[in-house]
Amino acid sequence: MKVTSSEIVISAVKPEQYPEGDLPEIALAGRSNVGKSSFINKMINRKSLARTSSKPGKTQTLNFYIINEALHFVDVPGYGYAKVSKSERDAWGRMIETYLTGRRQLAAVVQLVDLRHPPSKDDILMYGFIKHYDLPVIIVATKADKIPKGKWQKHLKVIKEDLQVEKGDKLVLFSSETGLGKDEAWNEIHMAIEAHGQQSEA
Ligand SMILES: Nc1nc2c(ncn2[C@@H]2O[C@H](COP(=O)(O)OP(=O)(O)OP(=O)(O)O)[C@@H](O)[C@H]2O)c(=O)[nH]1
Ligand SMILES: [Mg+2]
Repeated sequence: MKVTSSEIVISAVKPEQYPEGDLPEIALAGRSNVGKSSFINKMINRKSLARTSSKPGKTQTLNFYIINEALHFVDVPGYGYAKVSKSERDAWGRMIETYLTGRRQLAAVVQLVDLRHPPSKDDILMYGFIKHYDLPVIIVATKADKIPKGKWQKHLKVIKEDLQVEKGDKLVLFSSETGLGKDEAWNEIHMAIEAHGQQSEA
């Protein structure tokens, strides 16, 4: 997709703050530091619209970005960041759950996992949560540039097996460094938005 405009709409922590209207939304979920914000930037050809950091825990709010006046990317705070208190973790859980389970416009969740490592316990829980609520999911295995090409398939297989990825769920190999998988990811996003639109009409 040719992205001609992208900007932040709002950083939200509760539903009253979510943008109005009914643009389809794509939410980014994944472990802290996995590369969610970098994924957004790569997809929209912006260096740093979504704030990234080598320190985990950069994204703390639900950040809504509007792309081509046609869809929202929602950057969701990462999970599995050790340096947060239990009460902060609980608040995080409620914020994510409220959004993911209550947002009519949500067309798909892009769940990012790190291609280099087997999925974490939290990755497995997140995938289970997405499946439990029957949300369309696109799994993106990122940081592929950090693994030699010859090992990609082996690592993808571990991810598929450990998450118990269901038949029909897409798994996209990605790199925010090289742009690998960008077209495929856009393609999956478009298909998810299309399917969501048809469902909403029915
Ligand atoms: N080599 C490589 N580095 C990446 C890739 N994606 C992200 N990174 C790096 O990983 C670090 C974390 O990236 P972010 O995009 O900030 O991660 P995040 O998931 O948004 O993290 P939180 O906001 O803390 O949840 C940064 O230093 C990025 O430059 C990738 O595909 N390849
Ligand atoms: Mg982030």
